[in-house]
Amino acid sequence: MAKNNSSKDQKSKDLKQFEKDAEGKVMTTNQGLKVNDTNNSLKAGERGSTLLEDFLLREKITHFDHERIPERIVHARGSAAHGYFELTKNIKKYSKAGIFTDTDRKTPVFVRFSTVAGSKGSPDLARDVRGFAVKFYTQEGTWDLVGNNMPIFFIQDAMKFPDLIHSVKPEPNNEIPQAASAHDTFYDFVSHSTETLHNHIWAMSDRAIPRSLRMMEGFGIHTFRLINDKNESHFVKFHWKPKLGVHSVTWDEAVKINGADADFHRRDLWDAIEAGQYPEWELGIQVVADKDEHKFDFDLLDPTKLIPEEMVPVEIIGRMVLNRNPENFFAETEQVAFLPGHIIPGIDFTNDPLLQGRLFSYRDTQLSRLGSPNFHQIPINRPIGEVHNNQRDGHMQMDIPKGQTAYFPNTLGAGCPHLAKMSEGGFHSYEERIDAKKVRTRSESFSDHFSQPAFFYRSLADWEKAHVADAYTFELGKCKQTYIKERMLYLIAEIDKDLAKKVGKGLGMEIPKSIEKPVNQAIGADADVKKHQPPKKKNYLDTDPALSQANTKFESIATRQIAVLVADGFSMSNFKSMKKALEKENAMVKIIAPHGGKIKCDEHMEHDVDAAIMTTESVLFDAIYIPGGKKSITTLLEESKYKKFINEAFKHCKAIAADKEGEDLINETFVANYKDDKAILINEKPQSFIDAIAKHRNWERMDIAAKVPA
Ligand code: HDE
Repeated sequence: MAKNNSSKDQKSKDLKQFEKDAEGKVMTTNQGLKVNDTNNSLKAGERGSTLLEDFLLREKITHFDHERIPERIVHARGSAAHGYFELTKNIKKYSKAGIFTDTDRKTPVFVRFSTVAGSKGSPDLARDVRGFAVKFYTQEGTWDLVGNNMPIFFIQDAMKFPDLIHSVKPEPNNEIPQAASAHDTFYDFVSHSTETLHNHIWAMSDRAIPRSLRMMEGFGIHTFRLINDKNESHFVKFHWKPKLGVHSVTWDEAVKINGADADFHRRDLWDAIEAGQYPEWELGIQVVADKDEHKFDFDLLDPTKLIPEEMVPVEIIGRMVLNRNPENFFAETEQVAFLPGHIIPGIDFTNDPLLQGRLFSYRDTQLSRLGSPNFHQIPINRPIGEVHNNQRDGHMQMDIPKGQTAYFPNTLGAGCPHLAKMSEGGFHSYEERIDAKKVRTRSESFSDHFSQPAFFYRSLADWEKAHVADAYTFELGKCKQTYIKERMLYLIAEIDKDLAKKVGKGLGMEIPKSIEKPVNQAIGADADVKKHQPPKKKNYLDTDPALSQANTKFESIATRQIAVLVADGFSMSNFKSMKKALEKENAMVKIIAPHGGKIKCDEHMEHDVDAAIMTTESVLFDAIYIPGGKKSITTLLEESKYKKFINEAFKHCKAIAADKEGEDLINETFVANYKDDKAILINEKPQSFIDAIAKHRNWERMDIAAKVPA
């Protein structure tokens, strides 16, 4: 359980423990020299100049001057945790990998979640794809599954990646906007590259603004191969399914959370682990036999396509639990190096042209970020097994290789390190037959860019569709160039006419009848819509329930943040039974009072305040509870921020519970006329409140909520 008490009041540590902790921890230089002054530089006289001789000053400042390494070019903003993976179902028939055959193993993992576009210090709730990178420290070597929280990617060929990223990053002349796709260069690119439209519509959906990193799915995206001990190959897609279900905030909340707590996701992950509420996912696989490679309406090698779960069900084979926060952000979260090329026997690549490009890019980027080909020796990147090879030297070599030989074959070193036969676990690439011309082109089988975005949109619930329309309207509303907006509107209409109508209305624009082809030809873009829109859209299936968050899990309220609005004199008996019921379900109950420090209930007991109302916002909570107590309610009525707090929670479709006397406060808010709403619970049993919180939001309230003046 909670090990790191850094947030606890340090004063409460007793002095003896303090002295014990300090034993043997005298400050030294990097050479082990004991330091007796780290506050003053060496000077020629008390008021004199600093001496060049001051090696203590130089060591300290030089190290400081070099504290930063280049941030990741993409996925710079990230948060990570340690944990383990265990197999629940042996899949020997598909893969010979130890972690897929041995149900007794607990494989350590390190998982880093990230946003894509923003810099290292950008806010967590940007509308963006989330990285979901898992490092499995297996006995047979390290396997990195470097995926995202959406099952497809924007582009089909690695060659386009620098263009995609340059377009979404802040514009190069003025470095605006930070961590936002809502600007001209991005839509210039998207509207001229129709292959982006599928990932783009996911990015316009609620998936791009998760409630928590613990409430996101993860996907390997590419089709990989599983190889069994008979050397047979099956195609596979990897899925992570969160135990808490897939949930999101609304865009209005996201914008406000970014101001109220830019570290919202990072803090949420950290706090949940410290509280012993360990985030958990199931690992699932979609397997396609080699002989079925061509039975789909799309190409398995095309990373802009998903395999509908209705067609190929996801088989759950294991679970991952994150149970330990990093000790040091830089050493672990910043220095961890994920490489899609880190695989183990039993898993192999396919010819997905995006994956193939990634196999080059990640090693290359680590060389410039971490500065040395020895980056695998950094503790977080070390495999758990021993490493023996003839690679030597280089910047920051951490090991002291022994012996006379550093080549193969040798006899002077007894032939070591010797090679591993396949039967001993030696890696052997899958022998895929290749007989082809060398070409620089895109396969015709990748050319349908519209059927799957339409399929995704069709599969969403009405409230999710409304959010998508709002997101397009917001993003395009931020673009300055009318012709770019027109192009986008035209393309959205090719996905779904109704959606385009809604967006057009928000933008105050008509859907164009055509888009100027000459522009495309002049710049050599690949956006000939007719070429990428099949004459009849492919309706593989009407809808797939797995694509909608309306069909996720709604069982648990574990780790949900409940704001209790109170002042001195609140009713202890009501509060006590509600708190007990909520905490039994592992929800986090937080007291929000008019001031910090402590407040008194009507039984004259003192209670710690978690946040003074002025220091917090309703968007940081999942639900609100207002206990009774006349004196408490009278005080709350005097402070307008409480009304704003409640109105906002209502606007964001959250559950609100109040005791009989608490109703007086409700009556002074927008909620007064909507007390029959199913997630507004006045004087009801704690269980009804728990059930309403578990539903995440009451989306049926959405239309009324839009009118709340908050
Ligand atoms: Fe990445 N990507 N990427 N990417 N990516 C990086 O590697 C790149 C792609 C993903 O938490 C970089 O270490 C290319 C798809 C994640 O450390 C870089 C292409 C997917 C992370 C890079 C892609 C991803 C990265 C930057 C197109 C989902 C963060 C820093 C061929 C399956 C990992 C770094 C972490 C990071 C290149 C496309 C996910 C520059 C060239 C598709 C989660 O190497």
